[in-house]
Amino acid sequence: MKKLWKLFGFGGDDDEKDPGGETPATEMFCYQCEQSASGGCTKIGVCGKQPDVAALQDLLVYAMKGIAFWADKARGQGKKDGEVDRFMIDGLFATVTNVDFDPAELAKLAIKAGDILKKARNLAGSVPGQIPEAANWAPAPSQSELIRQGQAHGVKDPSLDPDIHSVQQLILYGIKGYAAYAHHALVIGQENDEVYAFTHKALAATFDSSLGLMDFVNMAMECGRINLVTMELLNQAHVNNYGNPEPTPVQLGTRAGKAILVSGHDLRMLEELLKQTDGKGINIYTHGEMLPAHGYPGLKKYAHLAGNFGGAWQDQAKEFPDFPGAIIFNTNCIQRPAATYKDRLFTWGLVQWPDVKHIDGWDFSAVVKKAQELEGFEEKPGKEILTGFGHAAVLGVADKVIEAVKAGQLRHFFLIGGCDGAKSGRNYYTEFAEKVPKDCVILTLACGKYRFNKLDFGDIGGIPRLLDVGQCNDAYSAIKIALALSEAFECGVNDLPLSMVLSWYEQKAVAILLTLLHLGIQNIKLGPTLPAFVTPNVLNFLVENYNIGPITTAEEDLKQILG
Ligand code: SF4
Ligand code: SF3
Repeated sequence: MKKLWKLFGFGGDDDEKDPGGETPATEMFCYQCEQSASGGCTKIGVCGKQPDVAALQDLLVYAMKGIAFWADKARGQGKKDGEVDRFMIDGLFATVTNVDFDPAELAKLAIKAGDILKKARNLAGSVPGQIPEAANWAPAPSQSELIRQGQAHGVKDPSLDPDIHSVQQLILYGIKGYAAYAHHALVIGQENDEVYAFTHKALAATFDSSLGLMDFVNMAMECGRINLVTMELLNQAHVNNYGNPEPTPVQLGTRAGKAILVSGHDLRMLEELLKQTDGKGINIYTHGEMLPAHGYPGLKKYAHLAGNFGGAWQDQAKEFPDFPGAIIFNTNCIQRPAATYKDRLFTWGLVQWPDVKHIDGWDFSAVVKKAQELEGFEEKPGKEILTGFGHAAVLGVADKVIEAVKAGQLRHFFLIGGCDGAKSGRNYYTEFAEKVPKDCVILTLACGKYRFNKLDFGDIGGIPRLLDVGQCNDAYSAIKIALALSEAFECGVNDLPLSMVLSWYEQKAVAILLTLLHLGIQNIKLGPTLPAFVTPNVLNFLVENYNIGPITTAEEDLKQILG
């Protein structure tokens, strides 16, 4: 078998990348994100995850598989339980990169997982066949013993074929990714039973030794479909509650007054904070993935939603010391807080950091009080950028777009989207956007946009050349736009003058990638590096079937795409 991995220049020795192979004992092992240190973080996470946190997250995943075994069996008998279903979503979301760094909180979740497992087991009753060890797991009574339990059930599984293990990890990370979106939808009161049923089935399948590689590959594609279902659910929840996003200028400067910065993806939490600060002389600023919130009529109606502050998540430690107000995180991506702002930092929802004040529920008075004690900003207007180009807005001008394409004024669309991150190779995305010829339009989404969203791209006959489609979950909108264009041009999505140049970092990007593969989208360029959990054979499969490839240089890739 040709070692395509090596051809792409990722990693030298394949054995080092072999998750099923023999590796020396380490304090932790995690390779779920793009930042993973040379094939896996072993002493401490590059993200700041400590071995105790890694072990507790591994234990949660192990417990979720045990719960899934019973929940799946119960479903086979027509029985289900809302608490079991929802707990699994939250438990998995807590293990996504840069979400929960607090061992005490993770230990609480593990104890709760024990109760949920019992509940799921009672629901299923006695079942024929062998019961996997995970399905009979019970949590140890102390945090240190829970950590030891987690260490015994780590990511690696030498008993499995490395390619099967690789695809199982791909599915697990895809599930973790959509668990985040399912959680946000649930916060707005929306859920979909299909999402729960697949989660149970896919995690329970890891106990089924009769399944082969292609069974898991097919399940990975199904995971992509379920992520699409979840993103649609979340989109619907957003649109029902806040209206369809509209093209909206967002102020990058500051307004005189007290300030609160909101980082993350949860629009409902932002709405509640806007309500609780209305008329209090406090301005609310968005950070990172909250930027697209400015485009929603139901959120931008609050006059004190003042603007956007800072860049993508990895710049927080550099930028937050300059924010003279309270700061609150409602999803990933939190980093180790510096002492310069830790005392005015809050977390909400599933995000947790040891010794950082956590807001339980919906009372944000502690955040408001902190903001009132702090200096706040002076009036300093700045540049404006545009957001709010969801599918309704873009398809609203579809006639104009189609006309421009047919008239030869608009040559090609580039979707340059995905996560941002700290690696220097990510400059590629800035360079790529800058080098996109003037007769092409860039669609962007997720926090990777901060690599270029403050640059001036101009317009083509009134159509802005940079269209911010939204958060990472708004990949749903981008897909709707692509499908509508393919209908208009009477061709398949792969035949459109559209190319996807994607950046990944955490597991939501894995879920979105699986969605694109499920839809049969080919020729995706992915970077800055390829996932460490994908074995050479699995990569080979993706290359042969989807022509997915790594980014090279902006110039080379543009030349290749535009011919
Ligand atoms: Fe390393 Fe990423 Fe895992 Fe953090 S989440 S420990 S950076 S692989
Ligand atoms: Fe970004 Fe964390 Fe992935 Fe929602 S905020 S895209 S990295």
